[in-house]
Amino acid sequence: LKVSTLKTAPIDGQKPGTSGLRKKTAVFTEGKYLHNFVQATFDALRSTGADLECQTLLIGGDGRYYNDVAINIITKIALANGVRRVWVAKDGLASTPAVSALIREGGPQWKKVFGAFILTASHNPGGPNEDFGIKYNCENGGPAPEKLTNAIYKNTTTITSIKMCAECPDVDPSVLGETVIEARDGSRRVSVEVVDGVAAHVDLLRTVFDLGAIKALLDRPDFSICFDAMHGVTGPYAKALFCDVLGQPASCLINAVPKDDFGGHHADPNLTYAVDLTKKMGVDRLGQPVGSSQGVPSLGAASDGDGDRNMILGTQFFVTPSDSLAILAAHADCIPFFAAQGGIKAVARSMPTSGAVDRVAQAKNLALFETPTGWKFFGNLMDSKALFGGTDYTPFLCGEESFGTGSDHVREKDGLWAVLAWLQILAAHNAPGKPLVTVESIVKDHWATYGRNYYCRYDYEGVDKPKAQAMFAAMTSATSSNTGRVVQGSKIATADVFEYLDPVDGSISKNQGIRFLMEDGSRVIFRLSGTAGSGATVRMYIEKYVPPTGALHEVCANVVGDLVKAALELSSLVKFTGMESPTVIT
Ligand code: VG1
Ligand code: CO
Repeated sequence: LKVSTLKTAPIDGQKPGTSGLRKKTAVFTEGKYLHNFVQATFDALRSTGADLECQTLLIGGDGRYYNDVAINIITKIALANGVRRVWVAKDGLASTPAVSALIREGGPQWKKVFGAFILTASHNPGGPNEDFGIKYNCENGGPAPEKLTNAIYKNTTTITSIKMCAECPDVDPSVLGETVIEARDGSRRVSVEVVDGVAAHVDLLRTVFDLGAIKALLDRPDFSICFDAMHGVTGPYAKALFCDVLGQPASCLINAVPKDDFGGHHADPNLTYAVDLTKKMGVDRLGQPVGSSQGVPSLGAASDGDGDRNMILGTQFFVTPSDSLAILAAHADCIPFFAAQGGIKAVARSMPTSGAVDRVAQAKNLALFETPTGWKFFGNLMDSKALFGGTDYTPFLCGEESFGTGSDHVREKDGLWAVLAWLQILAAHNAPGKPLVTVESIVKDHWATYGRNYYCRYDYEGVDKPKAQAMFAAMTSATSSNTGRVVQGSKIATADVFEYLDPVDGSISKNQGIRFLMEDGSRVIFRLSGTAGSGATVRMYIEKYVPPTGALHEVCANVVGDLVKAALELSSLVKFTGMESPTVIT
């Protein structure tokens, strides 16, 4: 176990964003870019007191180009930094929620996992000319909090050397099992073990759901599903779950073979990119029905490159992620994991996510949290016992408008969990021998009870960064003068910059988006994306609430038309960015 010390120098721009560090692949493969970031992470971990010497580090990724090479580099840096044991996911493939599950499952004492590197840029395209990414998760299974990512970043600005067991043999991730490496003088013994990420996640999901009831639903002659893995990491998970455990035919899966470039597509489960699925489910880019409903599956779902996002569709019917969260909250008692704990007690959503779930929280007397964008903020809430004055953790549900939903069974959003949650709710609504209660009817019943939050998001990708920053600066300085203004028929009750005080650790996150809260409850929100590999992405979120007595079945674009105009006026987006229209609408 010869440890070499490699000389290096700081590299600019290694600050992790909403979910890790994401850049063009060519940036990561250049010189010591990856090495620097990994060493900076170990240096930061050492200062937090992580027990590298006695515990396990996990490494896995979404299978994108450079995954395998990066795993070997990280392994060698980890061993040189004193890590006792490295777990590598089989074939290098571990979905983000599976990593979270594996960390939490860990084991006693020396088998405990102190953290993980996840090699992913999520839904960003992969390949030599596309994006690569790396993210560190902590021992609770969740993304590193800002305190740690800031410390990592700081280290990247002063780093001078990297420790690496450069001569260690590469591990073959296709073979399960442990390789023990002993120092020549017998002073140290480390091991690298290839572990099965699929089994760990599927086993956990078995404990969360009643898979027997779900199987009975799937086996109904009038029910069928289609799951689109978009050539991301979820294919093997979906096969194990839907085919091996739930006995469904392989034909219910599409794009289920992981590819290092996701087949050349955006592995992003939305109406723009999940085209194979939307075609099968008979909906267009706006979620409106096209063609006939003949032969269309009852439930369609897709997940992203790293398996933490989900899109849910019924027969010729699109469920918005914000509605999905609200509906899961309303029916959470159908899910055994929650029911066994006396039902959910709390829900959380990111600020731009629609307020649909707020109405459920109010009706059911659940604690409600509004956090900045990014899953790391939910973890703190879930891990707190004190927050709820209890002695145990609180059953929790959270979600984001960006096709992310999950619960406290792990500390990441979980695409397959969301699909099973919907199936469990459908199973609970469908007594054998009765006509099928559909996804669409569950959503429409929900609107009839709580009203509907019409919602859409416009993304402007590839904007020149200084131009985007100038637009935000102008909006920020105009917040007080905008309050009280009437724009396109909407009166602005509050215009502000969202700031979050974490109720658990008291930390403050500033500058989390610009909000225009209208007097009638509508909202217009602007954020700069924290996941863009290059350039800037501007996100514009539009929401209009219609009560149960109002028009609940309109085309969303028609209902929010005036608010979109107001948003463009308030931001002068076209003038600042030169973009006449958005790149993606979700
Ligand atoms: C986006 C989404 C955010 C999500 C994040 C990571 O961040 O808006 O809701 O948590 O991606 O998702 P941003 O900063 O670009 O808006 V994923 O699937 O990358 O793990
Ligand atoms: Co993702």
